[in-house]
Amino acid sequence: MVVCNHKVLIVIELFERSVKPQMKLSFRWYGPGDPVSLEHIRQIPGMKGIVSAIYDVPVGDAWPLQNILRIKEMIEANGMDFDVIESVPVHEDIKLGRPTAKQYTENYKQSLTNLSKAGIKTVCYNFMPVFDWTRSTLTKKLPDGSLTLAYVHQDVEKMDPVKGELDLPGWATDYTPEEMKSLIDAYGALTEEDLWNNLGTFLKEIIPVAEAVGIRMAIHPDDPPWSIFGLPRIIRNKASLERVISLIDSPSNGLAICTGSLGVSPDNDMAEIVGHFASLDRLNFLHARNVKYDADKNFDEVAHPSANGSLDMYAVIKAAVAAGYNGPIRPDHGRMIWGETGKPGYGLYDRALGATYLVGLIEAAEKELGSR
Ligand SMILES: [Mn+2]
Repeated sequence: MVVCNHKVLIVIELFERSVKPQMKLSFRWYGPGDPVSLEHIRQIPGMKGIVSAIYDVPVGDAWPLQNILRIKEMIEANGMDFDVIESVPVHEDIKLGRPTAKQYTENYKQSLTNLSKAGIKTVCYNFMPVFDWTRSTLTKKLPDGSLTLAYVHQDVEKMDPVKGELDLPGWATDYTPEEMKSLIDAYGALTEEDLWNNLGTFLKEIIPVAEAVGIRMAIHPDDPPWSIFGLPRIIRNKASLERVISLIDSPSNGLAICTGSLGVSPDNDMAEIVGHFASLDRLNFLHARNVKYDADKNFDEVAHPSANGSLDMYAVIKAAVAAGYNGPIRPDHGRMIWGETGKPGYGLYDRALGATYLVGLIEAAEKELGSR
């Protein structure tokens, strides 16, 4: 018997959606100045979305709607969606809990409102003091001749950022040595609990706005997930992710789980962590990348497949599929291969290989679990 009316169709549609959760394959693009073009990104099989940001507005200012729409138009003209931002940076004064935090937080809310008007659904951010991801070299030569980002803990310990001995791309701001010193000094007076309090204050302000405009926030873990240069770092394992989501009970208060960031710590079981938070509906963004680590806090970024590194990437993807995760996923950093030059970690070729590998893992997991 075939019954066809609106209610039945809606039920069928919901049923199909519930048994066919599809992650959305996405790719980070650094805007019109990126040497990797949208024309090339769209040729990667399965590519659906672009993850980007507004790079010509000072950190802390509200993002104007017209700047967001300009990027959106370029992306949509290339047949892809623009619904994920990485990142709207959080001004250091917010992390430090300075009096000016109030105004910067208001600006942040304005950015979220403007982003929602442009159709943005996910906003990634991090709460790392001063330094974003940190490595000791950007061009380590792997045995196959490819170049990669690597971290040697002792080398980083010996560096003095105030003396300009550390300069990595990907950071939101360039500081003068004086500014760097005063920032690091300011954090010197801040405990981990202070930083947690400041994160809580920030989230209490912005999550209700994000919720009202239909945006899911996604905090990125600290990379590497331990303290460097004596600065507090708090987003580094399952317990800290648990604590973030407990600060405010809302799907808008969620996580960007990055296997390459948390995964350099042998204590972090990435498949278990991904499955756990996806099943709680707090996994809002998934960064998939492999790393090869040793027991002394040293690691290389490697090609995406499990065989190349320390992480079981299939177990991670299978855990996400099993939990019904259908949010954005992107290959994270890639190596430099085939003579490509460009933004460290963000060339086209190795990230494209990573993307197609992820497409294969997703297909395999969905078939194994019966959802495709
Ligand atoms: Mn990441």
